[in-house]
Amino acid sequence: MKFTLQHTDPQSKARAGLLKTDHGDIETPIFMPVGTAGSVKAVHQRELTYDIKAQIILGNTYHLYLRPGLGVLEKAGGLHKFNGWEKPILTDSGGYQVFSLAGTRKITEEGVVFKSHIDGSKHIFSPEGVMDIQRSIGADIIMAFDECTPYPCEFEYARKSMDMTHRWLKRCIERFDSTEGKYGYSQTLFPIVQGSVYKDLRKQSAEFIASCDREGNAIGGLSVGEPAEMMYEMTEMVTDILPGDKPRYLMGVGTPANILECIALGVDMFDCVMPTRNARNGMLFTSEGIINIKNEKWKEDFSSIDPAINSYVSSFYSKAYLRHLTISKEILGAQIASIHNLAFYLWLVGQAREKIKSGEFSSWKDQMVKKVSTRL
Ligand code: PRF
Repeated sequence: MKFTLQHTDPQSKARAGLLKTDHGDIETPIFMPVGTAGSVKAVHQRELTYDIKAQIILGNTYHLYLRPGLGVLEKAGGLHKFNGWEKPILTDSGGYQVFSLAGTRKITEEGVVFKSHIDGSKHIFSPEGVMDIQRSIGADIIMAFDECTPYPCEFEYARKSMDMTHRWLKRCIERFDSTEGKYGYSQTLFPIVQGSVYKDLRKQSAEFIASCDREGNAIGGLSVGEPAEMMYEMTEMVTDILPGDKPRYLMGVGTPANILECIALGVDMFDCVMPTRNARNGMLFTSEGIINIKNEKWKEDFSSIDPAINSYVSSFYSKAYLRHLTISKEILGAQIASIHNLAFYLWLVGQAREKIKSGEFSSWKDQMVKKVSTRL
């Protein structure tokens, strides 16, 4: 993997870059659609490629390990071959899903023992095991095994948890560096900064992660319920410390406004379930603001969903028709809304990239944050 910085914004910390992987190039800043169980919910790979123009998607170690399981994935030749997505994939380590989804779980120095949310069966995730699983899945970018602390979180718990995440990281690196990809292309490991909302912990964690000198770095433990201003403050502390010549990935963030603000703080990569999950509930993100498509207001509005977004569905279907589909719980409604919202997120980061390159990012960002936060 190779990252090249192409432009830096003089008025903020925003950057435009190019990330090269064996499955193709990623133009940053980028948004990565979430494909938890090997599919971006309600969206075909063809739509992801040609309509949404996604450049990289996410998968989850936790879900893929439980179902379909490593036997199937290895026989298929890895996740790319299994699901037909030929571009880059990033897998999260399970260090977050185990905490948010699994039933009873027990954290020890060795790892996490948990019960499957599917059938209650017992499993253990260790740093080494999670590296091996992500080798079998075959993602281009794999994540270290970490503990994402909840919010709020006592200082002492956050400190101990961060120290353990750092020890787990050393074990991840040792295992990753002593194994090879199984499918003939290279994989890279991103470590994750933790430290809750404590400045001194965040600083310590960012310095430790930077010292590991991997090809890219991630920021975890944010967007877990803390106020947005706190998230921005922590993000800025960390981006000021992480090396500038490597990509920075802010995990699980966020709203369109969150993404724009964090691009301004020097973040390059984002993922979030918001565009797809909210789409299924009738919440649409548009270039003019946020729409609840179920509202009476759209009943006879036959205008396009959002002609500014260059996906097929955004201009082909009307708000009134999508409202009808959503209220009738038609599957097509979820499909249209998911494709549109993802196309909007990709459009937003693409615009940010263009504005960074033309030197207009800062003023554009302030205007855009207001626009995309407006409820229509
Ligand atoms: N760790 C991991 N995955 C994550 C997070 C984290 O802290 C978050 C936090 N917003 C989202 N996804 N491994």
